[in-house]
Amino acid sequence: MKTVVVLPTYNEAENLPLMVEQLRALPVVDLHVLVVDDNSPDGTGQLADELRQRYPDFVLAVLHRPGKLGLGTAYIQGFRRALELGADYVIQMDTDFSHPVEAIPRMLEAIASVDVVVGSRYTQGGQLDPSWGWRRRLLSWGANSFVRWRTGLKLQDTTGGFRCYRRRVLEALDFSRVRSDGFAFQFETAYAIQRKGFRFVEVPILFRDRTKGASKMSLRIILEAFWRAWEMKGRY
Ligand SMILES: Nc1nc2c(ncn2[C@@H]2O[C@H](COP(=O)(O)OP(=O)(O)OP(=O)(O)O)[C@@H](O)[C@H]2O)c(=O)[nH]1
Ligand SMILES: [Mg+2]
Repeated sequence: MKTVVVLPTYNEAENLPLMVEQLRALPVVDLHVLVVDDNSPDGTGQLADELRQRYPDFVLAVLHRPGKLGLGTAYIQGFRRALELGADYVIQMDTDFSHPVEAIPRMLEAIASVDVVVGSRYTQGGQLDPSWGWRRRLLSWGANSFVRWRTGLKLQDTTGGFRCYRRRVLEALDFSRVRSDGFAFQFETAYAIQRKGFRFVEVPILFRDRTKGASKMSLRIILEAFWRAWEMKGRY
């Protein structure tokens, strides 16, 4: 079974080489990486090309986009490419080590009996970075609860971006309907998947703050998430 890990990158030059090393070291057969870079000013795109030359059988492809076009479309293009490359399973994760690489074998075990596995901060056993203060915890919990209330999503962690999909799930989704750009993309796709009747399971993860590089989180992305949670149901 072929697994492709889609890594969206924007200014992740400090993180990408180590991510690729850690992924390569996993005890998973036929695991590959696909980088989707938005012409990062810090040269992440060129670095990805160098890694591809170094490990041609492991870094399967690097998608170069002309500029910062957003996380949503980066994933959509990455998913399409992963399917073209023949992936049986597609994993999405951040390139900043917030999502623990070592959880991947557990996720691939779990996918045997479901369609989507979610690396979850809010299921039993899941954890947020211990350094988070109560305000940040409250904001994250509040956003997640709002999404669940407004959309009826059954997932505990609706906004997290660490998932493993079976090929048929991505083939079944109509990505032309997806409008979210920032982390709203995570619950919009979850909602579309739930509506199609696919089965989810959540596996607990410890979410850690990035230690290198800068966050791309912005007020615009947070406001988009609340707006999408509000309007999405009517649109689908
Ligand atoms: N290709 C591409 N990647 C992006 C874009 N925005 C963010 N990313 C990547 O998506 C992942 C998540 O972005 P982060 O900046 O960590 O944002 P976040 O995880 O939502 O926020 P933090 O919790 O503050 O880290 C990282 O791998 C980023 O490099 C974008 O517009 N295009
Ligand atoms: Mg992050």
